[in-house]
Amino acid sequence: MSLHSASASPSSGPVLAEHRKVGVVGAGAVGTAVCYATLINGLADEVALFDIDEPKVRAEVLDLAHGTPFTATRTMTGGADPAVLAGSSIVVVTAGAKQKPGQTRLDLAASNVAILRSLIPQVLEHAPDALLVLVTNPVDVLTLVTQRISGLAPGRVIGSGTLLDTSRLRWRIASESGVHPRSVHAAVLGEHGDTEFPAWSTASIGPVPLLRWPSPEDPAFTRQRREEITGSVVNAAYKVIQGKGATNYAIGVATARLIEAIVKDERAILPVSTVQDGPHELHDVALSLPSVVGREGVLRVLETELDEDEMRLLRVSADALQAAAGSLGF
Ligand code: 6V0
Repeated sequence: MSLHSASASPSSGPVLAEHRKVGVVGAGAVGTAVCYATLINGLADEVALFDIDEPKVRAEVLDLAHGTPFTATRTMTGGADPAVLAGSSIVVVTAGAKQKPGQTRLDLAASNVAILRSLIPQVLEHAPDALLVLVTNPVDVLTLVTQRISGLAPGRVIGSGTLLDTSRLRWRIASESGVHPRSVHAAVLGEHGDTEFPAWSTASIGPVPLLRWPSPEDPAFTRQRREEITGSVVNAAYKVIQGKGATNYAIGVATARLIEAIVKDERAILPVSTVQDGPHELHDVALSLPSVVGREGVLRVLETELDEDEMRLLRVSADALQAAAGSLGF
């Protein structure tokens, strides 16, 4: 059978016959940006958006669907019934309260845990095989909570974690060194929040260790510079929220990148949050470490070499997150 006739036949091989559907929960600033990036990048055959606010979700679905003549993805669906998520292989959760100016991400925990308690069983009722991607904040605490509520294997519940913070860091280093952000290899680890930290000791620009850029004799990223960059990355969301009330475009494309790694079974190494069990002696806490991501979710978490200071900061992050989860009964 030729490839052409195989692709046209409903009984053709499993890869060609597969209908890839990505579900998104929450039609707010973030959920709609995730849909938009997923449609533009053609990462699914269908994107389905669910929100309890019916007029809003109906309007957002229409607006997104009107753009599909120009996107690689053909079908945009959605509504106020969680059944719209049926058959999704990935469900991205962006529903819930967001930070107001001055609020930390951890301040949102109790109300968003309450939402997840009713939402996650509904999602799994309609999409029992889905891999869950958490974006709602505080994302690490909610990744742990979702894994516990769902009982899914830890690798199937992935928080976007420090993927966004890492892109902010790479952008900042790239603009200071005059290279494309793609050539900056660096990661923010730990909590997506106030205790996060860049792993400077393993960062590089192309093949050059960042601490020796542009030359060992005249390094640009001095301790003082690194501290300033760290501060700007940690406080980036506060700054954006102050001006426009939300952050959405960067998290939209960052989440689409995570979706891409999953649907293409890329085995890409991304800093994402999962419930840890082993690396750096961490247990029962969800936070971000470099992780191998493919179709089954997080396949492996890498225990990278961190210096003494970074190890201390990782512990601080883990302790803060464990205290936050503990105060919520998890
Ligand atoms: P938003 O614009 O207020 O949208 C939230 C949406 O959730 C609204 O449309 C609500 O109607 C909907 N919603 C509430 N409860 C439910 C429910 N039970 N079922 C379905 N839908 C529901 O918020 P925005 O989109 O700006 O932010 C969403 C979340 O993402 C917040 O918790 C943010 O803090 C978080 N972000 C996380 C980031 C990350 O890097 N992890 C980055 C940016 C924002």
